[in-house]
Amino acid sequence: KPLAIVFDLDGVITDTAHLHFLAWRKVAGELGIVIDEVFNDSLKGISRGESLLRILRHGGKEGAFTRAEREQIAARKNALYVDSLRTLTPQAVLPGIRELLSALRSEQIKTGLASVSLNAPAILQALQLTPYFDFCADAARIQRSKPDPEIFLAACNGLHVSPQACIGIEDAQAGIDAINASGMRSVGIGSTLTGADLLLPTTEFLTWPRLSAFWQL
Ligand code: B16
Ligand code: MG
Repeated sequence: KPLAIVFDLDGVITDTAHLHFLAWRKVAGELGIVIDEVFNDSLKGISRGESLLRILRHGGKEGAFTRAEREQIAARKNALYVDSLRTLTPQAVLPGIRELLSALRSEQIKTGLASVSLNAPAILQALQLTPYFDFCADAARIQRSKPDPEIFLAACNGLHVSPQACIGIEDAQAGIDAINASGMRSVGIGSTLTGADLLLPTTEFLTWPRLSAFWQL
């Protein structure tokens, strides 16, 4: 069996993408930029600063702000987002995830988190999932965003396992590309991803028996 399973957060453990969207839509609107949920999809797995750059580019306002102004805009978005996280309870854990984490404990398979969100520790706390994770990669210490494998390699490193002995789970294309580049085996959640070693439609299909069968292929 695999030595460890490394999870993405947003879209795999809980659906915070909608809360990110509401905060970005408000901030973008204040700058005269309109974004919709389809555009929001392209921000999944992308860091806060890079997301803002993409929004500005989308609105044709790429060069309109200084670095300091952009930092203020990103901080405003984060304040709105953090405020909306107050609505997050253990009920927001996606279907099947708590059961899977618990099964991995029984199987003595290590668990890691590879989220680029600086709010990830607070989110795990709100979902009451912190005790299920052996190691969470620190997003603040990551230099290169997904699709670079850096954050997945940092998670394997922290778990003291080689990537070849691990499975990574992602819902974003940039994330699948990052897992594949790390040498781990990739599991994708969703129907639009390409290149995943195993593709499952929703987290409900993410069970230990399914992952175990996949590992033995
Ligand atoms: P924060 P993941 C990502 O989480 C989100 O998908 C992405 O939309 C967000 O911009 C990023 O975290 C940074 O989040 O602003 O909270 O630091 O998919 O890597 O778990
Ligand atoms: Mg994600």
